[in-house]
Amino acid sequence: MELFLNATSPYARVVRIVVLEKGLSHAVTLRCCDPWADDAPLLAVNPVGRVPALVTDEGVTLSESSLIAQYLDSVGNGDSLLPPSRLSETLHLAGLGQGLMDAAFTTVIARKHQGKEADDTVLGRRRRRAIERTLDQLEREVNDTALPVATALGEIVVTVALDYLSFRLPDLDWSRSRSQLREWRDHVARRESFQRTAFM
Ligand SMILES: N[C@@H](CCC(=O)N[C@@H](CS)C(=O)NCC(=O)O)C(=O)O
Repeated sequence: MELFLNATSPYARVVRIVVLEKGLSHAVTLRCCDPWADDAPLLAVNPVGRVPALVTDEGVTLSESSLIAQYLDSVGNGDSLLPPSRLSETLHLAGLGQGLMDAAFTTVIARKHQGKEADDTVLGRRRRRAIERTLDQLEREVNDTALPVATALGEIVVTVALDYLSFRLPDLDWSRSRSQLREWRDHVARRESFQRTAFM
């Protein structure tokens, strides 16, 4: 399989963590590219022009990080990242993480193209409120439960979204008043798959 990615994409990092967690490193060749530069090999497999994109051994291209994760979960080894016994909780957390990631990523792209004034537009303020509300809900949710024993897709997506906030939007200082979420994040991120894919 071939995985088209770039090093700073949070969506691609989710998939890289899944590759490691499912013991698939040997089966996946990483193809680094710049999705913003109309990279020809990427466009040849994914006309949408976004990463991550996974080309399977049968030559089928999969896009969208959550769908790629679902596929790799089914072909890889070890415990399922979508455990049937807690599927709704896992998808709930993955959805919150994906929404947080989308709001953060769109903020970064808007700043890049329109300057920091983008934060003060109607859409910019809306994104910021979505980020703050989602972080507050996550803080409440992790406060009400024990630290996770296993790492499923929900934990992966939320932790990558939090790391992306620290990496690209440090001015938001998400952990300042959210100590439970910080502890939860540190607990999940101790795994080797997170260490090996850290943003830098
Ligand atoms: N919903 C998609 C989002 C993927 C995405 O937005 N990727 C960015 C990089 S972080 C990209 O390739 N952007 C290029 C573009 O939008 O043209 C997923 O979950 O995979």
